[in-house]
Amino acid sequence: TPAPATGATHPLALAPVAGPASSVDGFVRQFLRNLNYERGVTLSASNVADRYFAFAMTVRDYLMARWLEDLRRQLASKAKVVCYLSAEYLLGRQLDNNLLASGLTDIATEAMAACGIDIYELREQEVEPGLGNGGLGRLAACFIDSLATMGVANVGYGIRYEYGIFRQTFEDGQQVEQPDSWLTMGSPWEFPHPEFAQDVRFGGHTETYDDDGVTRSRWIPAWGVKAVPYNYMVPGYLNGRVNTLRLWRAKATNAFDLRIFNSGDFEEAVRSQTYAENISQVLYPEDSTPQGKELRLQQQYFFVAASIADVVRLLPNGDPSTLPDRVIFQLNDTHPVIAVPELMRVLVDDMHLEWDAAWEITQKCFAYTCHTLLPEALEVWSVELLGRLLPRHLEIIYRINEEFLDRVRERYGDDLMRLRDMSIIAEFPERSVRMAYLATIAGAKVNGVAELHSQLLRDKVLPQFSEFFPDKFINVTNGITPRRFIKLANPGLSDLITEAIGTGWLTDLERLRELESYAENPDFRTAFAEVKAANKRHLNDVLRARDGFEIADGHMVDVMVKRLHEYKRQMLKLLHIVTLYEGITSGRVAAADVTPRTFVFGAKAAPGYVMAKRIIHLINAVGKVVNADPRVEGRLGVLFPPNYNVTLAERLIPAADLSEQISLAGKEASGTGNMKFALNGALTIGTDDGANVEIRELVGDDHFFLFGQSEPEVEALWARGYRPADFYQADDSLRRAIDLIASGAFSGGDASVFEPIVSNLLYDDRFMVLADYSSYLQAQERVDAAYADTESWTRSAILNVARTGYFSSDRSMRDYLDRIWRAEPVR
Ligand code: GFP
Ligand code: PLP
Repeated sequence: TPAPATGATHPLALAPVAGPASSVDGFVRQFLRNLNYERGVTLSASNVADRYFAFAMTVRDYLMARWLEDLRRQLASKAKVVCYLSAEYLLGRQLDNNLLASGLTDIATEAMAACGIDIYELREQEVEPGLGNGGLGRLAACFIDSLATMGVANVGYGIRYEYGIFRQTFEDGQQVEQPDSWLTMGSPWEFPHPEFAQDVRFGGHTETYDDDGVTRSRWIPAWGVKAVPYNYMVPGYLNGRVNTLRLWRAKATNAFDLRIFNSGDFEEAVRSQTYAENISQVLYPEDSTPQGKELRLQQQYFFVAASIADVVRLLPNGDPSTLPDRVIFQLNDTHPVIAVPELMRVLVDDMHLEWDAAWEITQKCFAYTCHTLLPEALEVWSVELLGRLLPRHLEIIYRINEEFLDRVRERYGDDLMRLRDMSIIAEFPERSVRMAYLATIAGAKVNGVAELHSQLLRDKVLPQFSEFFPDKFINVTNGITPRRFIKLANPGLSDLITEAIGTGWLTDLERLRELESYAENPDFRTAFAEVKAANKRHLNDVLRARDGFEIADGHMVDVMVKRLHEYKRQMLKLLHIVTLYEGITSGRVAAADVTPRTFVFGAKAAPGYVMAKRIIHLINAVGKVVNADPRVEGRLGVLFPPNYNVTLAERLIPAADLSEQISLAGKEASGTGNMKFALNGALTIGTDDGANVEIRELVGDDHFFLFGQSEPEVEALWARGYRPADFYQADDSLRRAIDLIASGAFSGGDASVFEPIVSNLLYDDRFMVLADYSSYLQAQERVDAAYADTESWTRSAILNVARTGYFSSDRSMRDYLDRIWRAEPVR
């Protein structure tokens, strides 16, 4: 929170000016003013981009008074500020959310109508800020929404990537990545504050020096960049509160070396500038090359160093001992963990605290959330790289490690294996720093993101640490914001709920329980089914305009949308489709006996993840063949709209009948898509994995299609020796599906195209697609049977909505506040 720059004052400036837009006339006036004075055009000469900007600015103006007031209030209050450190925020479009939060939707719609402007067209102008890859980044966006809605003082810190997640297109069915230039036209939602830029430094060496008889260390960095904060409003839902999302942009310190430029070496003159500014250019650059990795570490240090400096500069009297009472830094996965040695460096080297005092403060200021179970996703940095980029931080990490291992030795004696096992420094395959270990040792709490995940984290991923720190490990099950994912995404359902149980449920989602009895009411069921049908029509409008295809009438809408990863098992879904297709086209199954379904996929593959890209290719190839084959016409459809993002999620999820959550048990930490589907009245077919477990417990077995091995069964099969080819041999239907793919039927007869997928399934199959195939197909048969009874299906769908209010991110935030942050809303 910026301190005032001067002592200037005026009676009228004591309270921020009241919002100008809270009537239709007021809105129109402010809109026209913004059009004239901010865009420099008249209404009649304006284009749709001008109108979008002026419109967004009018909403922004309304929120501004509240924002300024909240900044003042948070600065004045002694409340603990939750500093969420996250390399990703997958925000989605801002306009509708900000309209909703400010309660201006009706006024704004009327105001635009009075100006002859179609508000829908304005909405479509906004390019969503895709500053995240998937669930992790979307979770951060849900959390900051909830914190604002609950009135908790919070700053979300992250990176203002010039280019967010790539825009996905398909060429011949294969993924092509296009740059996501979300800032081409500028963003009306951001406020740069170069006056609060922070210096962030890299490289160089360390040295010790004598400071009045005390030997101290210091870092002599070799180069640096400026981190410029860009502030974004995070409005609470109808509560007049506005928090801040502060994203850092890298700027070169010496913007331009005129001397070199004048000597004619233009390239060299801009090289250092480009190098520095690259840091905030791209979300998660390709990290399969050493250069990519280095940039990634630069990004991580860049944003946490700037964020810590931003917090430290506001300490009352510069007194660091108050830090644990004033802030908590929540580490969203391992990406921001370098913040731990950075805070130690600031406290010890810059503020001259004793090491022990600094360590005590640091341990109270951090908490760590783990989001994965895949060992390869736990970040490590080679000692060589970390030492070269951040030499002082490496020294600090070594000392933290030494002192920690002393404690381990005290407890267990000289148990070499255990010491190796718990050391922050791994020795093999190269000397490297295990960031999850560092976070676990430093953090006051370590949490997983669903019950099963937290248990596996304790028992399988970090068992040595959960034994050592038994009270540190806790669970906080993820959640999603009902404002965006029910109210905005599904207005029909929202109205229906409000008609039934009144208002208030959007901020108290457990109240959806009151809908249970409505599941027995035939009129309500009819109305509920009508909402679903209307959502399908709306989705069709979107898909037709966007991609030129649509879902056939009367089809079950079966949706699998999420990042493409082998553990999430899009391949299993595909084998189901190929089995149905093979069954009908071979004449073994009568088309009339197959439930008409359209399978909808949405998924991006990481640019360097070759197998994931092959699977995308195969989905498109199967879709092309299936959709063109008259033998399955009216029965099967496969749609894969490219560029799955938050905007598309908001259209797809409310239209879904069936939600596919089919990861191998023990691999999906939580999932949040699964919660969104259930809350929008889709039934889940899923494994006992992540938050599926809790969804099933809440909705009941009769309203959830469980299949597949449990996590202990998966482990037991590995222990026995998993041979996927055995499953292929033993199951005719599986064999026929795989053989059809292997035959080249989906690749114009060229069997080599998908051969790597087939071989991978038969001889490796790390995620046990073949082992779970038969159980999955049986569960799909149960789905078909259930879907045939429309009334009963709708009843189950209503019960899914009624029983999943637990998955509000407000509840997640309450859990973090009570169990980790020990903070309260600012009254
Ligand atoms: C990761 C995990 C998910 C989890 C989210 C949020 O995100 O299981 O729900 O983080 O905690 F894998 P994805 O990128 O996989 O969605
Ligand atoms: N990607 C987008 C665009 C999302 O909106 C979400 C969550 O809703 C996800 C990814 C995460 O999906 P899942 O939890 O199914 O992996």
